[in-house]
Amino acid sequence: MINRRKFLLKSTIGTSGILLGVNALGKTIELKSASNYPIVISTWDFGIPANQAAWKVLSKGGRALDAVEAGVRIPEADPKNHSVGASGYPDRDGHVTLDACIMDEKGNCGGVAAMEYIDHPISVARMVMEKTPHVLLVGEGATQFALENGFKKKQLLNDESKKAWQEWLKTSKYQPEINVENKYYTPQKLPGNQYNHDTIGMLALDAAGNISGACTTSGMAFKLHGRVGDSPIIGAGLFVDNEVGGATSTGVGEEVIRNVGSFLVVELMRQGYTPENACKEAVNRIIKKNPEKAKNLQVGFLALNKKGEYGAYAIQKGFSYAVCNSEKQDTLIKGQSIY
Ligand code: SD4
Repeated sequence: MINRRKFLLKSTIGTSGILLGVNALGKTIELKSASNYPIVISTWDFGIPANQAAWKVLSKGGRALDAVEAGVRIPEADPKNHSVGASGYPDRDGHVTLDACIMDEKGNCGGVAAMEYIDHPISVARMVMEKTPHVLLVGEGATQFALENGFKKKQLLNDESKKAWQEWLKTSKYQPEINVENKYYTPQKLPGNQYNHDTIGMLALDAAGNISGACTTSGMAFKLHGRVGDSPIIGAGLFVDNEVGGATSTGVGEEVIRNVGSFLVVELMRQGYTPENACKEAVNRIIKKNPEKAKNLQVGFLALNKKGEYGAYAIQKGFSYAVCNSEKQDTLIKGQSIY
């Protein structure tokens, strides 16, 4: 008979991150997947510093909801980040309008959309969730709510963003570029309208095994005034279900909304799909509806299940995501892609 010591010696981490062991019959079995959390994952390269802020909460046994809020506030406050938060590129008319939403393990959620003059939309989204009977506040109403709740009014359009917008006005051509996101960390490519879309979506599983998520963006650069993307829409840019896991998205929000992308990913995981395969299927649904159009646009999904397994898939190459857990706080992973 195999004794416990021998049993543990034979254990190994499987490719999906699950701890595997070999039972007395020589069969590989899952040992204790619960060891995969706490964990936090988020979209793109700037997910690394964001995850590290979330980790400060998670590593002390804090709640996933507090972790994701603290995490995404980092890119929201970064003056070099022109696609999330205060320094985001403006819309066609020069207004910086921000979108964000947040969702906790109980299914509570809140969001703000097309909100002006307030620099941390994710924290306003959380207040909508916790202090109102509503889920989504938009435009002037969202700003008014924020001001009534202690946020300060600020002019968000900074010099770099203004310069990029004025440059863009010369042609006024609205054309999102695939994967310009990755140029963020090669500042010589900035400014200009090179870097025109990018969102942080973050999912965290805390020590208690509860999941929460947050998503925040300034949306597509030089969009029509009043345009709202997927990021503040529960089910599109973000969805979590504490029985299953969570998902978030980045890329051209209109396509994500049309397919209720994040909800779809979570429902596929409920049916037994791995996080990566669920993201792949969601991406394929978008492609299937309009294959020609899909060749020229980017959408990426990121997912985390309740066991702490994660994965991502995008239409185009170049999507990256950051993973942070007790072993490593600065891992960047290349997402798989169809093209
Ligand atoms: C939007 N999904 O507003 C956001 C933008 C984005 O990578 O994620 N870009 O449509």
